[in-house]
Amino acid sequence: MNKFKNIQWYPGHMFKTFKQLKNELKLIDVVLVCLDARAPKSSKNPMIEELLKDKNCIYILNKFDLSDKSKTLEFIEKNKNKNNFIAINSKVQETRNKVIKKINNVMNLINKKREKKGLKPKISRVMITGIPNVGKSTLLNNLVRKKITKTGDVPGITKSLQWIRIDKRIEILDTPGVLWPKFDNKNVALNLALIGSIKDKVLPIHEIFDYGIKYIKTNYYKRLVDRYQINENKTEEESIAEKFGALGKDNSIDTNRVHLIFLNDLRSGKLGGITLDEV
Ligand SMILES: Nc1nc2c(ncn2[C@@H]2O[C@H](COP(=O)(O)OP(=O)(O)OP(=O)(O)O)[C@@H](O)[C@H]2O)c(=O)[nH]1
Ligand SMILES: [Mg+2]
Repeated sequence: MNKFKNIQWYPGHMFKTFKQLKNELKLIDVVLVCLDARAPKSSKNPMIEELLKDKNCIYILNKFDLSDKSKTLEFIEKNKNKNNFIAINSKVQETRNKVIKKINNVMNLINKKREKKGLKPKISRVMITGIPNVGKSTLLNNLVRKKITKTGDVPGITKSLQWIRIDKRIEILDTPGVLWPKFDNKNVALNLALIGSIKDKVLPIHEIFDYGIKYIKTNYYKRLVDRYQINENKTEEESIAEKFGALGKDNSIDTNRVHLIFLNDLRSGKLGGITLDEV
């Protein structure tokens, strides 16, 4: 019934990374779990969560600027550990201090315990983790104030683990994105495809398009009217093709181009801030 059950995009390098994360964790004081604010539930990796259950975690709702901000804030507010969450845009300067402050709050508690045992404060060892394309390396570059590590709007940019010192007291480990081996819920897989965390070729693009258009139509209808002038007399594909001239030789609709235009608009925020999960 659910054909997404068998969708697997768990290449060997993700398996390898997962094992490396597990090894490195012993040294880590604080984990920055990078989520995509547009899909705060779908972008949480259940395998990583299991691994982190005894760790101090700060949940980063990254790409806040691309999300439906009121939904993101509602999501945080409803969470019982709301102080462990922070909504940010990793591309702006002021984010750096906000994140460092959160890290220092956690470290102060750790160092207080150490002080009671007569131990000196320690350098904070922080790991950034999360699924592909959520902005881990962008956040790291922001914290280091340099373009240390490569970023890009496709999943799988970072290939290996990398330690970097961001100030006198904090060292950070950037890691490649990891997914989990099997998606039991088709909406989760489609949400991850919509935010670009699963490579486009893993799922049929027309299914990603159909799901995305339906979701935006249901939840943000006016945005489709504003951008593509959709109306009841045409399909959405026709409206998009007309607006962007996405037509083949015989004037037929170039559906592949239409799908890519829509996905690109959605991912880049041209349809406004969106949230794909129920919060
Ligand atoms: N608008 C916006 N874009 C962001 C933000 N953070 C990252 N990006 C963009 O998202 C894309 C992915 O960023 P990366 O930092 O490469 O993501 P990553 O999590 O390191 O990805 P992998 O290494 O592939 O796992 C890039 O095009 C970034 O410019 C953000 O807060 N807001
Ligand atoms: Mg990266």
